[in-house]
Amino acid sequence: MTYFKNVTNIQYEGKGSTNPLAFKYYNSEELVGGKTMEEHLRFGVSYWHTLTGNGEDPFGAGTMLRSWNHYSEMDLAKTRVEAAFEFFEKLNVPFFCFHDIDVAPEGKSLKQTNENLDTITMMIKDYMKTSKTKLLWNTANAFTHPRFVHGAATSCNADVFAYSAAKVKKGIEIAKELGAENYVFWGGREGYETLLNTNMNLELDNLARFYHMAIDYAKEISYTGQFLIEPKPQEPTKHQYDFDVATALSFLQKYDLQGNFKFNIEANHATLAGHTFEHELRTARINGMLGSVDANQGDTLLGWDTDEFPTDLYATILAMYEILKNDGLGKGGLNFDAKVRRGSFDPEDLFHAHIAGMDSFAIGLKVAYRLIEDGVFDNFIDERYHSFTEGIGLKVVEGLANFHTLEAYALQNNPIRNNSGRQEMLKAKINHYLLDSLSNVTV
Ligand code: XLS
Ligand code: CA
Ligand code: CA
Repeated sequence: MTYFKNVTNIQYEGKGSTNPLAFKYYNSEELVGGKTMEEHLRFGVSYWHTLTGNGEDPFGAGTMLRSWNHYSEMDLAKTRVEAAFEFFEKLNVPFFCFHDIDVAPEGKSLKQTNENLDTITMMIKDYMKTSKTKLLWNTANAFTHPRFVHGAATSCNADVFAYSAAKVKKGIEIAKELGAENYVFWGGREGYETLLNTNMNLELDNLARFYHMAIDYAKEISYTGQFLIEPKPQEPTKHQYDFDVATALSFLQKYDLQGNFKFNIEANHATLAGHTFEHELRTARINGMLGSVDANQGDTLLGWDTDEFPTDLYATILAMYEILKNDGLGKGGLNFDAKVRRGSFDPEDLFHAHIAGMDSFAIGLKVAYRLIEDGVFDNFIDERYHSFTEGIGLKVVEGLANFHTLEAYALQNNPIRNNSGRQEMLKAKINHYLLDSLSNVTV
């Protein structure tokens, strides 16, 4: 059975191509600084948006035309696995990601749900034997079912805490079975609606207890993938505990968890938290905590998590800048946690969307690589902080200054002179490098 009849394998045809179903910039085998684009970018497909999502929104029904729509329950789940691997192969993508309930329906009991998961896990494992596509990460959906109304690991109800633990236990077992490079924790309902009914202290202590148990269990079964926490400030909760990288990092530090986690940073979650994407990447990077990326974008005119495919080249350049500075993502990758718009309902739109995202990140990679190679920002920044490499500044950095020596210095140092930050000049450099790299002229 073929699920995407109108699409053949997507090829790199270069920027001269007018074929919409071809890569113009993403050439998986092209070397950038000694590594192929495929190795740098480690793209992943999100199962929930691409195979499971049907285009429904709070105001309207699903719109997506999919050749598996007429199936239900386990037949639907199995058909989606077949369609998924056809999609991965045609897109030539190295990774995919899923939540437990994206791949297998929940049964009437936890036991039956686990059996459904076992059946589908074995089917996926079978497909993976002959496919190049590997599992970047899996996760447990502990936010959709009504039992999670008050949270999962931070629920006021210990029965829900136990159920959530069982779900994550199963998730880690699946991660091990399928060789997932990472396991993700996203706490959609780990937060609160009002402090009037919330014991914040206990909820946070319990969340830490939950994470410690997950670490213990991974050790027990020798699962060696990287644990990732994915911050988001709100939605669906009014306040989510893993608000942003800085907040989640202080939580991990307080509970002695930092060494066992890195962050999965989503662009749209960064902007919802009032940060830029690159701010979140930088904050994770300078703390040695940049693990993986959910590559999407929001809409500046809409205040929610629109999960659009990434096409903003400034954002992809600055994201790849941080990723290259991090020496890559290690076990992580660029997972397209993005959905086609409700009006883009044809199966081909799934390919158009991924091609757009992959080409946008390929451009981002090339431009960022050259910006770093040429030291465009590094040289400027070195010069800007030059005062800390000599004289009184060096004494501060070396720990040889105190308020007495600094006061003595300040009393005789008059006037103080500052230099321009040259922000506009630096932004113009990005334009120059972007346009230049696309026309292949040497800078
Ligand atoms: C929702 C999140 C979610 C996580 C995985 O906003 O992005 O999809 O990536 O649970
Ligand atoms: Ca995400
Ligand atoms: Ca999201």
